[in-house]
Amino acid sequence: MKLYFSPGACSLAPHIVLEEMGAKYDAVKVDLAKKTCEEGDFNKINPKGYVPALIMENGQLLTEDAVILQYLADLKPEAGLIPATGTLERYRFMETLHFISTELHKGFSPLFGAERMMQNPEGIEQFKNSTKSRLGTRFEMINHMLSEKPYIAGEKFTVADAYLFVILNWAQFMKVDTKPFPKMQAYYQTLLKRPSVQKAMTAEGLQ
Ligand SMILES: N[C@@H](CCC(=O)N[C@@H](CS)C(=O)NCC(=O)O)C(=O)O
Repeated sequence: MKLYFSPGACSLAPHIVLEEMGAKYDAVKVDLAKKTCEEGDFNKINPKGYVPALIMENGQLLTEDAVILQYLADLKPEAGLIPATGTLERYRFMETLHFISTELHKGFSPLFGAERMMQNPEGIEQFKNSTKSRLGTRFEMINHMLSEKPYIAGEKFTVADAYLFVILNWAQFMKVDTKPFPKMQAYYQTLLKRPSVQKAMTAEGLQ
């Protein structure tokens, strides 16, 4: 398998999972601004032009973080990184994964792109603050979920934790206040120490 990534981007989630699985894989760094990688034009590899992109074991391309994570976890059911398909537990899990993807991951997009999106410089700060406050309502949910269980989908680490870790890592460097969410802060610190997280971050040059 081959994972196309950009350091610290959402592609860090499948990178962590590949480490967690002990999988054999290659990781290729993508320059998202230039849409290039060591193999040349990244748009030719993934016409969507974004990471993560995974070349699966059959040589085909798979995109979309939430789907790649499920694909990887299903490759090695014995690792227990996802509930079994067809169970209610799996649908509950997908509910959480989609919340992370659509509310948190994409909820951060305005923070990364505020300068590009706003023409009026005075509006930028206001736009960022309202984005942070909206994210805060979502973090409140996460904090509540983590007050009932150690990992986001239950008693064990799953691929949803790898995804959520990446988002909480963004919260650090985008200066989103996480102090009101102590369970979530402690969870982030626990995940930060996890060997798979450390290995993937080191491989991406984030340490
Ligand atoms: N819908 C995609 C979005 C992936 C995405 O937002 N990737 C970002 C990095 S976190 C990216 O590559 N952005 C560059 C671009 O869109 O040009 C998914 O869920 O995987």
